[in-house]
Amino acid sequence: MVLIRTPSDIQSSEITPESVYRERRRFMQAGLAMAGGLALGPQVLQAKTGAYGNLPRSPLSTDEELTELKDVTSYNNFYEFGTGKADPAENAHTLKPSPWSISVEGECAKPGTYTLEDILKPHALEERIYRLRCVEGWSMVIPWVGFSLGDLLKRFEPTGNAKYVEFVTLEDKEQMPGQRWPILRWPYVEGLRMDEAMHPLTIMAVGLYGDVLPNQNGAPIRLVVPWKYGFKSGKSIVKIRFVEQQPVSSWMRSAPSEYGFYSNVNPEVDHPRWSQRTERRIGDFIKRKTLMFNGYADQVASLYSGMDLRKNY
Ligand SMILES: Nc1nc2c(c(=O)[nH]1)N[C@H]1C(S)=C(S)[C@@H](COP(=O)(O)O)O[C@H]1N2
Ligand SMILES: [Mo]
Repeated sequence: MVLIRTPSDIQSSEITPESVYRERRRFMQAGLAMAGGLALGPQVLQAKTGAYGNLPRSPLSTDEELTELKDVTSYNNFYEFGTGKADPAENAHTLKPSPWSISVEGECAKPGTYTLEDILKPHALEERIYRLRCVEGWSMVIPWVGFSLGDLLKRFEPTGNAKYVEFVTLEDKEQMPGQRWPILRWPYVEGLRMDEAMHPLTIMAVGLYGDVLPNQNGAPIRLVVPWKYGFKSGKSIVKIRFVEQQPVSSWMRSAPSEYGFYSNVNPEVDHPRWSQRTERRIGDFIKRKTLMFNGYADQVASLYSGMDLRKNY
């Protein structure tokens, strides 16, 4: 169910740090638009928003209006916690995001098991506001906290045989009760071509809205690939594997005619059961046109030059 509300529905009791955060953004944008920026209310600018309250914003961010935090954290796909949109928010409390480690395997000079702290140490976190477009036809705008995946992968020194990289989610029926049912092949696996993984738009996210990632959004660390359908952005990653052959993702395994390896957002290629021409931005009444590569064509189209994107869907 999509909850749609207009601003007048919002009670003053819901004026949370999130709305302060959203207001602050609008304020700063307005301030930038006025040459020199007049007196900006300091109480607004210094609003504390959580563990990652005041990170620099990446210029790769969109300036579109943010989706409400409530929707970002209560309307989720995370089948390890159930297939309903509300299930992850209700059930993901059983996930233990700390301590956490990631094992790095395959075609690289520095395989091993790295703690989350090891992983994060050398990277400067920043805010990246990206559109996320689900293959089901809805989208959101989310202020992620993250860092470049390419910078992380370089540290493991991939060999010349590393043509693809596979990302594997935690497998643990105790923490992820949805794994008791064979809805997908567990653990959840996704993959990218090496150049897609190294692209500056691709990030590992550890937070959103200035705070740590809620469990239902893939705590403590998840992939975000903004020009692809949302399912390519695997959550709660425990393994990164450099491989020579194209990985078979959980979605390709479950429905190969519906979900290909590339899964670039492409309004020209219908899903076998529905059109991909439009999408509903959560919070909007009216559908909007879906853009090629989710609006990131200028940055990523060259990765696919010469490829038939109807065949390589
Ligand atoms: N491990 C895992 N990762 C996953 C999924 C999942 O079911 N399991 N769902 C995917 C889908 S279909 C989408 S649209 C996005 C949703 O991310 P969000 O809930 O943070 O918006 O997560 C993706 N990552
Ligand atoms: Mo999705």
